[in-house]
Amino acid sequence: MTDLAARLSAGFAAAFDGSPDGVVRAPGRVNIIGEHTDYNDGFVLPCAIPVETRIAWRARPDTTVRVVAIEFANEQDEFDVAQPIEHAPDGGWRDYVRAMIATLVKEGRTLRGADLAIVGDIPRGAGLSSSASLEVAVGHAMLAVLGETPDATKIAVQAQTAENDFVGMKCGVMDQLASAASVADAALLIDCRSLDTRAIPIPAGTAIVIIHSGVVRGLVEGHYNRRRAECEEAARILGVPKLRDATLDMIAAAGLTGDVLARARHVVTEDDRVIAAAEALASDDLRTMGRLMADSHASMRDDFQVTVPKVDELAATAHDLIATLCDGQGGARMTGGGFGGAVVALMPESGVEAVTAGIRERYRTPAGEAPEIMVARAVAGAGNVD
Ligand code: GAF
Repeated sequence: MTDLAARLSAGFAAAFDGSPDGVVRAPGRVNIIGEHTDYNDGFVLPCAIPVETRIAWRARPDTTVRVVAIEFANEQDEFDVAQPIEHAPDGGWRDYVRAMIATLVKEGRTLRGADLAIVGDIPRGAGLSSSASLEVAVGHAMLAVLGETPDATKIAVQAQTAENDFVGMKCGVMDQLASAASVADAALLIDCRSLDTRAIPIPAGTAIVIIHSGVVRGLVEGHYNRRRAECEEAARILGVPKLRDATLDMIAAAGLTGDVLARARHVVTEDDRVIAAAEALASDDLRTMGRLMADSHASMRDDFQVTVPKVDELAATAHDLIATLCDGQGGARMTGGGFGGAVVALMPESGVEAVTAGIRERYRTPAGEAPEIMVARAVAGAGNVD
């Protein structure tokens, strides 16, 4: 993080002169299990990871917001929070900043102007929630300018609204809530209907390993929004508000077929797996976790159809290595929305060296390289940086 801090203060000074009034951070997340269940009002089990977006902020005496994105070659943006906030002509990172600020204004907040410098080290296109962390960090920064610390659940829902309504990605609330509300050394069991959260401590000696397939997710909004529409169609046919309320018996009785059947089956079984996984993690049962992770991956591959062959290969490689080198204590699955990105694996810390060496030896990214691997610790959600 010292690297981030140094780049942030240099980038702030270069763009705006002087130093900021404060710095906020919002982490990325890895989802341990519970994929595409959040917008079906179901359950998810993510944790925040030690890569993040940081924003240095300084209040201004007017209503102008000036932003510099250090990661994007110091590109800048400028707009007025007292005027209607439109999309940026060239979109990209600017729209996530504008989306969050526009949402706060739309919800009745009177904001002040600010100079914002943004830096981050979350790999993009890896399914580790770089966009959600940017939205949550922007919300924290703009409220810090007013002297406020946001409520974690509220800022997460506002960030989700920003992404749904302004960016057009019909995501659920998991990523934003994981970034805003996570607890150090724990996974966060989220009930995406009530938004209740429960911290499930990650047992000492358990490692979270994140392996990037090297398949960078492109513009996946179309696929994602289609999956969401198929889930809504399944719920409508079943006569339930959301697939959270469906059961396998209901699905069988309704005679669903084709893609709608497969999507519904994934969501209903995945919800059950999340609850079972939270219990397994709480009781330090890595063997059961491994089985649930393998089943989750198979369901995403066969029923929800959001994996790609390289990600399947990587998940299988990691799973096999854990089976042989860790005596089946742990497992692996694709994490995040899909169509590329990363695999998450749980295993005993004692097995990390051998398993990661095996992965580096056996798996090659589409560019022919060994994959990027992060051994992550679960960190706390967004807040001020001292
Ligand atoms: C993406 C979305 F943003 C989340 O809301 C969630 O649906 C996830 O895909 C799939 O579980 O990260």
